[in-house]
Amino acid sequence: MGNIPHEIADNLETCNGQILSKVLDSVKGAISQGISPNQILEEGLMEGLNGVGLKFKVGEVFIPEVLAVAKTVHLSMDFLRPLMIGKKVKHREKILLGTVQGDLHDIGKNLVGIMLEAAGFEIIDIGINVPAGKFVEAAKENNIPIAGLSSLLTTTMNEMKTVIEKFKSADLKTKIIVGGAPVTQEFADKIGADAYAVNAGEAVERVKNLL
Ligand code: B12
Repeated sequence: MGNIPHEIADNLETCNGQILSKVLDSVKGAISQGISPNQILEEGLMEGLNGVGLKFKVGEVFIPEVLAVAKTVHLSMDFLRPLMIGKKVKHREKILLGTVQGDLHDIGKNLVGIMLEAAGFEIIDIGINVPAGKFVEAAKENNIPIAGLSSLLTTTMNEMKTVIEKFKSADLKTKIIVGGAPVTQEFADKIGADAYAVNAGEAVERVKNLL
């Protein structure tokens, strides 16, 4: 039996529409063979996405191909999500999640959402390209104890600071956790975030610590 997660990663890296259309079938096949959703996610989908990122960086593939890959990853994650979350975990606090204004990347944020949900939290995801004021409004409306901000671009990471300042001036006690590839602990400290996590697994730990 071949290694299905690696095959998924390799297929994503081709960025070829015809091959991509088979990835979801491979994901389903992997599940039916008893491979865990986590292994599929890490060794398959995320590994493939990293490879695509490298190709994108050196100009071997372009936005349309990356979009097609991202769509394939989304579809696969939609399929894996209920399997990871399992049957009705008791919902604890609500966590607000969003990608800051100017930024359209959401795969990492969605993964953080899935992991938090699997840990029993209720996720209120307000999407991508979210203006600072909308984070504050949503936090007020839903009485949110913790908000997670995502940014994948060096040009949008400063928007996180704007969001934190908006929360402060609205006098809300919401704690803020930040993340995304260019974000570091140092940056999080500098902008006054309450926590930072490098990945979705660590995000769950940090959120638990914040509560
Ligand atoms: C997919 C992708 C796209 C897709 C996004 C589709 C989508 N629906 O998300 C599309 C094609 C739209 C895109 C567009 C662009 N992209 Co892009 N993209 C990527 C790519 C290949 C993968 C990102 C990804 O999903 N990674 C996988 C996830 C799981 O990882 P992650 O996001 O880092 O998330 C993890 C952690 O960071 C953390 N985390 C994330 N969010 C949060 C939030 C919280 C609260 C916490 C605690 C943790 C956390 O946990 C996650 C899970 O472990 C990266 C390259 C890369 N290797 O990162 C480039 C990349 C991010 N893109 C880049 C660029 C430049 C762009 C464009 C500007 C290109 C252009 N010229 O137009 C546009 C910008 C559009 C915009 N305004 O946002 C650059 C950014 C460079 C920089 N330093 O700023 C990168 C790094 C590529 C590169 N090497 O050049 N992109």
